[in-house]
Amino acid sequence: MDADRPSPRIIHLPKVSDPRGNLSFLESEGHVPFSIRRAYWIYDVPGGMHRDGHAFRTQHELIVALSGSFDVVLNDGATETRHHMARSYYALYVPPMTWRRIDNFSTNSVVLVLSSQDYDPADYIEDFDEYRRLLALLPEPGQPESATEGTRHDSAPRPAPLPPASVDSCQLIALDKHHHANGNLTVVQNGDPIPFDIRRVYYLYDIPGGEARGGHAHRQLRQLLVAISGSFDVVLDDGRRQRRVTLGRPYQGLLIVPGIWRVLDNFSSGSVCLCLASEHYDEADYIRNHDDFIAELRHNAETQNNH
Ligand code: T46
Repeated sequence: MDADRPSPRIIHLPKVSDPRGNLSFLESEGHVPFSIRRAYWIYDVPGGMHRDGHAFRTQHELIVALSGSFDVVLNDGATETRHHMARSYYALYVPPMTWRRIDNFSTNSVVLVLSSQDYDPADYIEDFDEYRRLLALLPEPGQPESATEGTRHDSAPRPAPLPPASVDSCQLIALDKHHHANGNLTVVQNGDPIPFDIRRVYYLYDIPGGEARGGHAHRQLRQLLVAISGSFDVVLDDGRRQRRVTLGRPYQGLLIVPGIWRVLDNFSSGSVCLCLASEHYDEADYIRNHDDFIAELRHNAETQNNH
């Protein structure tokens, strides 16, 4: 175990307010003080239920209330600290060797957990006495590191060519649903079932009725969209054909490949769109004008035909 053990802390996240709804995002090794290996979300938690306490030997976690509210109760072996999580623009960082349980779930609450490791039952410590015994062998935790809030990664433009793509290459993926009496859980790991590493997570929330989002294409970005709460439609457009996909289940994901124009609309009230993305935010990766998108597709097709 590391001699400089980090302490738990609240991390404030960017909240990009917009008449089309709010957006917050977290970047691996940025707001998230580790590399994201796995994301999971807990939902459909019946009133009065809680998620049992445990600690992890080595894995780091970041916990966000994507919808509703709940409490994360941390125990350092001597003292309990209760964190009420009720807004999706802050996160709780939980370092390894911290005992934690989750309780006091509101109706329609959704917990998002980002983890530094793949699922590994051997990393769990499920017995509190054993946790205290192991904790006593460790050095004291260090001072909290300063939070890396609000950093935007607008890097210098480096337009990549727009890859040819088809709306049919955007797959609707049935994600695992681990059914349990104290709530359901869906998990996505890097490479399983998504064909990329999660380098950024963002979510759209507080979306006023009748609004649409998106309206652009990406050159390189791959992403998985999930309706964490409520429902919405995604209109995919490859320049030749359009396809409308409805998302309305937290255990269903839409994989969007680069080179596809997308618009999100028909948001139900209370809907939250979660996106797991393959890259950090980069404005140079966006094509935000549909005429430019079509012109670039045509140009690429002509160039290819001439070779
Ligand atoms: C997508 C659809 C579904 C950041 O600073 N960091 C980020 O990670 C993101 C996603 C956005 N932003 C800033 C950029 C803009 O100033 O937040 C503002 C709103 O972003 P945008 O207009 O791109 O929001 P949407 O909802 O139209 O698009 C977003 C994603 O950008 C996009 O990749 O596919 O959701």
